[in-house]
Amino acid sequence: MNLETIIQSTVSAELKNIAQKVFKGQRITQEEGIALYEKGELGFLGSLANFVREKLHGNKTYFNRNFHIEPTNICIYNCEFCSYKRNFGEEGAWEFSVDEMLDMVKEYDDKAITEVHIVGGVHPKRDLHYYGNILKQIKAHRPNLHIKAFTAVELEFMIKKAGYSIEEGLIKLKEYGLDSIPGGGAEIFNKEIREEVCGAKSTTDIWLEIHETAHKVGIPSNATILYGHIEAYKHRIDHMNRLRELQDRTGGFNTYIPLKFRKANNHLSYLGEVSTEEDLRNYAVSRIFLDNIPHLKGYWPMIGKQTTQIALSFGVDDIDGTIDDTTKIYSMAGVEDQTPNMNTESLVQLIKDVKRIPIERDTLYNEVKIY
Ligand code: V47
Ligand code: SF4
Repeated sequence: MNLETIIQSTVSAELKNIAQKVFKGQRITQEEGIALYEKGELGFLGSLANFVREKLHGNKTYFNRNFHIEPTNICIYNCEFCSYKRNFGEEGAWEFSVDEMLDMVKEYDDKAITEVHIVGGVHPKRDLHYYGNILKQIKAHRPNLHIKAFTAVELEFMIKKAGYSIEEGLIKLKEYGLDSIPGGGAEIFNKEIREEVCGAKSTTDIWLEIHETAHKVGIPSNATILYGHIEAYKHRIDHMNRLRELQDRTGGFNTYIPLKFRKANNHLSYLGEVSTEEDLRNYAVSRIFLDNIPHLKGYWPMIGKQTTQIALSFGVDDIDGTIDDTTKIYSMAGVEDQTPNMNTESLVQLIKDVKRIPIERDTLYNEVKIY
């Protein structure tokens, strides 16, 4: 769609002005971001977000070959939205040993995967050296496997438990083999809303400090938002604004990943879930607002394969990876696909079916193969 058609598709002078700015490559303000959420008709938002997406990536759509290790679901916190956490001895709790986790890695010895994503609960007895030992052993076994591990919430605890400052701890983990940090634990940065949904865990300032320090010491990372619970649009914009400001300083974020609140088996079940229309609106505004984070990920195990396909026209250019049924976070929170697993052929087909170009990437978006 060309500029004129998109601008004509809205009657609002305010939205026309925002569209002009986006077409000129100018940054939009927080007020304009809120106006897009509140007043933008879905087709208008999609066209604008798709313009940005295609300007950055054309028709390219990225995925990788990865699997997850979730070391434990024992956690000192009790986030209201979490369906996954257990206490010691409770039914459904798990704690894998270092040997068990290494065996999980070895199961992929003859497979062309490029990334292991390690994330779990905040276990009270495990510190930086415990996890560092796992990283070291994985690297010794498979040096080229990229290790993307630990949310800022896990990092804060394991680093403090080992008696290090954040910077010292991150440097130490890098020496052990940490390559990058996933985006989890960000949830929602607004203080009041964060207090209500996950009051006990790492504060917004700590989350941001850990990611900023990681970037400073050469560890890239991702960022998430948990949306669709009790937050308002202004809180989503505030969240993205803080990320945009940090990214201006460091350039260390690769990908932004909106995570839709899923309602099963947690304390916020009564809220229900937002619609698919809302998911698409959120992807589109995220793509338009976050002008300095290169990629926008539609995490297929969470939104499902069909919404993922549609999201590719609402700003999304990355759909995560094969996953191989190795994560429990979303199945325990009630997503339709209880065994998330797609082989490379199915991921490629999913992308080709909506006329985009599948690109297998590594974690840092180097192209591995064009299909
Ligand atoms: O921080 C927990 C979320 C996150 C629920 O960096 C929930 O590439 C929805 O961060 N409904 C962890 N979400 C997962 C994560 C992630 C996922 C995929 C890719 C990457 C990446 C990172 O899962 C937590 C929390 O925000 N979460 N419970 C729930 N009921
Ligand atoms: Fe623990 Fe993470 Fe669940 Fe919060 S979301 S209770 S930090 S496992």
